Amino acid sequence: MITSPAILKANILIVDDKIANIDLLQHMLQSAGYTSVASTSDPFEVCNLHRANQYDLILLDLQMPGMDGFQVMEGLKEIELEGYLPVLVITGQPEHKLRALQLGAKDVISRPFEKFEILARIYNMLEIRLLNREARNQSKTLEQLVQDLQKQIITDPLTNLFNRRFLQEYLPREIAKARRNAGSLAVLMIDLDFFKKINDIFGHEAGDVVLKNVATLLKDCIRESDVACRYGGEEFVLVLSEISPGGAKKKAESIQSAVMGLALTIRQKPLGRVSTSIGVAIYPDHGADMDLLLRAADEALYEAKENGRNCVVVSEARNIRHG
Ligand code: GH3
Ligand code: MG
Ligand code: MG
Repeated sequence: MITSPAILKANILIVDDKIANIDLLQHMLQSAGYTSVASTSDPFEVCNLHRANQYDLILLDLQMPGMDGFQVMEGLKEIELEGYLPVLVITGQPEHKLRALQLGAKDVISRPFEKFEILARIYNMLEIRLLNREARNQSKTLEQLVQDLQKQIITDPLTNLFNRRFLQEYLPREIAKARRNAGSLAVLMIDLDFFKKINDIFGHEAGDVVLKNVATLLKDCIRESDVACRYGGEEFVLVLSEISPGGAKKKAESIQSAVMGLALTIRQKPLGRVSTSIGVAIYPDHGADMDLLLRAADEALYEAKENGRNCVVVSEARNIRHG
């Protein structure tokens, strides 16, 4: 809702080559309570003034030497990108009314005018102008909010990686793409070993530090076109596109060494080395859809845990490498 005080604070410009006309309008507006009324008798100045001050309303004379009101409106159209001209034309030549309206003026008043009529028209025009601006601002805020929410829905708040919900949308799409291109992709399921101990010994906060650092490392280890997700508590899933089984295994092993290389501390106390167990599954070799592929990676991970942890197991091939 636009309140009367807001309307009275609106930014108004009077444009007229005759100072007497300006004085009359200015006095009338000020007496009615308007507090921000500027004026110019130079039509060439109007566009620059509007660019600088973003008027809510321009009261525009038509007949002026050098540049008439129609030309001023053409210039204003180039500034007002949404094409809305906040212009009320005041003219002594009623025959120009239609042309002024067709050029985009929101209202036209003939001289001599009736004071209370022009004040009412000005008030109404300003109300629409301010409502319009408020609606535009609200829709911008709403758009931003929707964007933020869309991001939040697919993001893990602790690590800023994608979350499981995103994976469930993304992985089937990537599999379909790989199928179309007769390509391949790898799913790496990465679980931190004995992570619970870190929480137990150093506290939950230390556990969070480890998760955040591992997440950053994972993101840095993969190509920009690949995706890293936090799948569950201390479990991550990487989706690596267009990669051979050999390449995926190598990547898993290099991630394992990189995580092991992290020297993390909390309040200057070293947290000790973190080892990982990684299960690798390849599309199409180990699963034709998301569920089968994730299950294959999970089984490979389980086997890595069974084999004493700190190792990579590739589904089916079961090539075990102890770190
Ligand atoms: P394993 O080698 O078999 O994987 O043992 P583990 O201790 O890593 O696995 P387990 O599943 O027994 O424990 C996982 C722990 O991860 C338990 C849970 O409290 C902790 N955890 C899950 N989410 C978070 C989190 O957001 N922050 C912290 N600090 N800990 C978490
Ligand atoms: Mg674990
Ligand atoms: Mg786990």
